[in-house]
Amino acid sequence: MSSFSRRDFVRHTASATALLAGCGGSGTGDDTGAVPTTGHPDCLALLDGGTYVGDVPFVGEGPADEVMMDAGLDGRLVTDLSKLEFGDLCVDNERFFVRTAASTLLPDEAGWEVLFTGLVGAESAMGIQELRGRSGDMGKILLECSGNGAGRSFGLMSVASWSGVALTDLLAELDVLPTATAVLVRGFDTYSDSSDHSSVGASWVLTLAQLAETGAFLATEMNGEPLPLHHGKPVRLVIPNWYGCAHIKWVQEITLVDDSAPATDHMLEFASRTHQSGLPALASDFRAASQDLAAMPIRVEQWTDADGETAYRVLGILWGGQATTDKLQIRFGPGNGWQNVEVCPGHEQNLYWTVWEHLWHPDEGGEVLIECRIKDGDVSTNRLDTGFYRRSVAIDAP
Ligand SMILES: Nc1nc2c(c(=O)[nH]1)N[C@H]1C(S)=C(S)[C@@H](COP(=O)(O)O)O[C@H]1N2
Ligand SMILES: [Mo]
Repeated sequence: MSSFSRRDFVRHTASATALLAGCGGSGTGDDTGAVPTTGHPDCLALLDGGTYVGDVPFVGEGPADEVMMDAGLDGRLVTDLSKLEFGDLCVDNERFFVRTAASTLLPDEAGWEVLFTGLVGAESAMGIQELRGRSGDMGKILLECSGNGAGRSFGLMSVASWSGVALTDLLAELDVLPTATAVLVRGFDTYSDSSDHSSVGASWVLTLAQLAETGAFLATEMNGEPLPLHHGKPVRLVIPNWYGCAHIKWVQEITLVDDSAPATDHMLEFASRTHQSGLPALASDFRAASQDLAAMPIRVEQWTDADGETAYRVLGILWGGQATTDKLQIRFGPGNGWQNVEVCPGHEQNLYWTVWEHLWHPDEGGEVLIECRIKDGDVSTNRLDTGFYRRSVAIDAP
């Protein structure tokens, strides 16, 4: 047994424990900077007996340093996706990306209530304690900011395990008028400073049908802890498989509306990024802000394999969409052919990422564009197909 495979065994054992423990509390993320694993325990160890040389950075991308930059409306924290390992499905709360930090004017959570108003027989409010008491496990769900991109190393994307209450369950207890077709979800949005980059006020309109289809819920816990300040403390909306912009934080009011409700400023701000056609005036003319299936590399490791040859281990993720696939392909440079990626142990769900790996033996050095594609019947991969998730590395000649 080589020293690498022995270390792998230790790491795999640790990962398996983390998986069993779910994504609760802190410390589910592996220590980083350690010698990487050589594969999922259920899969072939691609580089068994090899020597890890180092990671090859992606070129032309902005930082993903996991520290809060700026504050309030401009507050951003970018997750470093290159730290992901097999078995690490959740990102710790401290490392989970932030798009818009909490306002300094945010009220204390003690008297927090969510008001249900609009097209209901009688207005009603639910206090945070009652919401917490009714919260149940909602599983692991990925959030991606629709404004994610290379400028932030694609790190406006993370997975957490959530607890909350389904909105359809809460609405079922209200006297919702038959004219109501949708809900307008509004979060606390008073800031002391303005922003040059983001408009103030986040609210989103979803139809009652979309609530039921997606299982949208009011979340009160993230990775086994009460919702952290910058992630919507004490309550936020989570809509499985929709872009993050619709996941309203610091929720205070849910208004039952009909099809005449106008699109909110926040919806208009994110219209192009959620792939709307133009700027629809009515919320009911917005298409679902759902995410298509997509994939990208997240880490390229240089190794010397057991035969002394240079080899690269490419780690990546597959996420979004409505259907699972076994048709992921990768290409290293436009002049080369597409290769099948064996996603191991398989792509089994669409609610959070699946980590994959691929072994690469380049013929020549230089800057190489890495692209993924999924050609699987009528599975929609619009954003992936525009080249949105392409990344490049510069490698030495073999
Ligand atoms: N109240 C409020 N909710 C909000 C926002 C906001 O600016 N204000 N930003 C949205 C956007 S654009 C994204 S991508 C997600 C990010 O959630 P996170 O910061 O917890 O990762 O929150 C959404 N919810
Ligand atoms: Mo976003």
